[in-house]
Amino acid sequence: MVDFHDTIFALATPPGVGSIAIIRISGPAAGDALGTVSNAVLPVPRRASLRTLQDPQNGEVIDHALVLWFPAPASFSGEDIVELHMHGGRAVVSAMLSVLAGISGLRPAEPGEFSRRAFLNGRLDLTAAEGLADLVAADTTAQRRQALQQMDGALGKLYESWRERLVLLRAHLEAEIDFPDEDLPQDIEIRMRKAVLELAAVIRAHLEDGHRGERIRDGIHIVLLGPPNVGKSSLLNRLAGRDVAIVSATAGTTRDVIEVCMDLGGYPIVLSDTAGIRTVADSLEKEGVRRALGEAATADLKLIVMDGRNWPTLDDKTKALIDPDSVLVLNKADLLTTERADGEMKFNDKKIVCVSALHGTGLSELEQRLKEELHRRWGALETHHRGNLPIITRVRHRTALKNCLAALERIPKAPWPELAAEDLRLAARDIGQISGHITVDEVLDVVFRDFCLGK
Ligand SMILES: Nc1nc2c(ncn2[C@@H]2O[C@H](COP(=O)(O)OP(=O)(O)OP(=O)(O)O)[C@@H](O)[C@H]2O)c(=O)[nH]1
Ligand SMILES: [Mg+2]
Repeated sequence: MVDFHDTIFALATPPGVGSIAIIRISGPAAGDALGTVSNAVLPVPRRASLRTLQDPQNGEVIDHALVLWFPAPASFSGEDIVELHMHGGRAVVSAMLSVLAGISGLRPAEPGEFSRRAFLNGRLDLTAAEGLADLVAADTTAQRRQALQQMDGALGKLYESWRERLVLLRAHLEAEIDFPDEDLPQDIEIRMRKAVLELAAVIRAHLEDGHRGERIRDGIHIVLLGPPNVGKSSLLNRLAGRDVAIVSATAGTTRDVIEVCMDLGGYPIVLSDTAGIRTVADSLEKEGVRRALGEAATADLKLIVMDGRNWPTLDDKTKALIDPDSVLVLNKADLLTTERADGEMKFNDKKIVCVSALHGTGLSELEQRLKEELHRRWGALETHHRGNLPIITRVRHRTALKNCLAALERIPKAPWPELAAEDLRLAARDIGQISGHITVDEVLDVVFRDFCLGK
């Protein structure tokens, strides 16, 4: 347990008016603070009790509230915690917060400080703390499920198991280096190399996940692209269900990239509208086209919008955008003449979804098509496991895993066992950084446990 001297407090519910507002107090003075404001003995742990809360300076009653007392260490932060469930008026909350600020030893919490204390007290590892933050921020079903899985420790346990394997391998190798005269198994190094190759393969496969977890957390980026005036902005407004982008009959209306966040079948989507792509002299529109091409380069999925009025003519710039990451949409289908519409429409064997952004037709087919594409790439929302493994949700994890993998890949080529041992240490440290495990020297523990050296 880390001994924090100060006691922190904060409003745990959103600011503003609500039926209930919860103020949380954590630290050694939490129990005394409750005694001071309620002028009563501490309630039974973890049981809601009604108390009259008052200003200790003048005895003025602030509220009648339910209070909860969680003595350390069985609390969220691992410290003594008090929760005040008050009536959620602004004046009630602000009066209570100023009373608490006036109690010696108490101070307002910094953002994330409760979770930070929970981490430092070993109540959760870093991945679980991140999962908790993601759960609070989750907007969609996919985000909620992924965050909950991470908060429950799935990712942390997986990484910890890898780290333990590395610590064990290093311990065995160092035993061989440090105690060559002992009666140790002969093939330690060979077995170590084999185990390293196996773990490297597992980590490599884990990294090749199509960035699914990160996309679910940060949003899947879908970009509307195509020539000017085909109805990209009209389609954005339809899909977003509100009037976000300017629509006009003049080609070259959109210049800036316009983004909307939406939930499509439970997937978090960032949908961008872009300038129509064509060769122009106008410097503003040129910049718009440059930005559109930039969006195209980084998109997870491209919605290539084509014009029903001109169909089947398609300009080269639009053709060049079509790749396996694109979904083809023919807008202004209301202007298709019967001889141009031929049942199931295709371009280079790619199916085309026909819509009319103006009349609102074909949109549910387009949404369906997009959902299928999302499902195919980022998997079912019900299962957030690939095989049985949880997935990477942050660049931070990815960077650490790549560093770990680089260290492991050096080991088979290491000329001396000492260098291999050092790389094992680095690899374990990289993984330890993900869950926040501070590498105490566990190596000797393992050595003595496994080999009983020198008795
Ligand atoms: N008939 C018909 N007209 C449409 C349809 N969708 C859009 N339009 C019209 O086409 C024109 C261009 O629409 P926008 O949505 O501004 O087109 P855009 O692709 O965003 O154009 P830029 O921003 O200039 O690249 C407007 O006059 C729209 O009303 C449609 O489905 N059918
Ligand atoms: Mg536009």
